[in-house]
Amino acid sequence: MNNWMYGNFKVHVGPPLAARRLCPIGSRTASASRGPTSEADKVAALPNLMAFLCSACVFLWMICSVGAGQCPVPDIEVALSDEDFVDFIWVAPLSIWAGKYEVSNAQYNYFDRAHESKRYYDHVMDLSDQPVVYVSWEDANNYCGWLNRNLRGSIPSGYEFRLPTEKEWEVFASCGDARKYPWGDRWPPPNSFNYRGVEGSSFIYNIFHNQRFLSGHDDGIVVTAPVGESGLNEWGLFGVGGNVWEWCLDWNDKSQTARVLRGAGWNNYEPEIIAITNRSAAKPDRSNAMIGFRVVVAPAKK
Ligand SMILES: [Ca+2]
Repeated sequence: MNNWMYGNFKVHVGPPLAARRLCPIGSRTASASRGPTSEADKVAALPNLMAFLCSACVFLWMICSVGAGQCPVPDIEVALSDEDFVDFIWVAPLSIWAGKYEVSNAQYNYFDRAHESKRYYDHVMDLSDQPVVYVSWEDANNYCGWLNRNLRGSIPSGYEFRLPTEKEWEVFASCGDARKYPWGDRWPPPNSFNYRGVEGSSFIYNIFHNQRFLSGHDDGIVVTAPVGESGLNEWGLFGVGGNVWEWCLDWNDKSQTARVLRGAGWNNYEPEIIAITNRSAAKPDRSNAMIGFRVVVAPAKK
């Protein structure tokens, strides 16, 4: 039993894919340690026992699907190793899976062991569970290509890893409605969302160049937050508001000189920038301390 049909979706059953909601075994946040000492050759399948148990869970889900005819498509979890996993949430209106978290340093280091997310003044940004930064659009796109070369067998047949389009990003960030901000319409943001709040205003030196911050907001984190601790929305996605700006697949305009960025970052405090419809862009080779990305699993281009 390796592949079977669920509605229009061919679902792979067996290592390293697991149905996360039905099978908690192997479910992890992105807080695991940094990657191993080499790249592609270190990507491993789940241990056989875990695979067997997860397959059993999916088998039960199959029975449920046949009986009820309306079980939801499960989220998926792709193993980078027996310790590090990449989680994707099913987004029904888009018929894609969206990365539950921004890509972490630990995950990115499987692709590029030498990459460092550096520091911002004295503040570390290179911990394993912080989002990767100092990655260009080209780096992010190459990471998706690396996933496709090494782990395409871990996702449903006919699907691929790629960056989200900005339209997709807006749908899963807004939970499909017309809210003004990723958490809803009220202001200021909940403290669980990582923006430039009062936490950075009392340091010995002022980390913020223009000495402005989001009054009334204190997320307790000066730079990037762990990807599993920033801004959970109702669809189960972390960090779609704040933490790091996220590269999207699209060109910004017809001149094709810049790629779209969405979501704002830890250094933003302006309501008009944090608004969910706000767009930004940067040249594809640009990188800085505020830009990262997330990955989606979507139907492959023909
Ligand atoms: Ca973000």
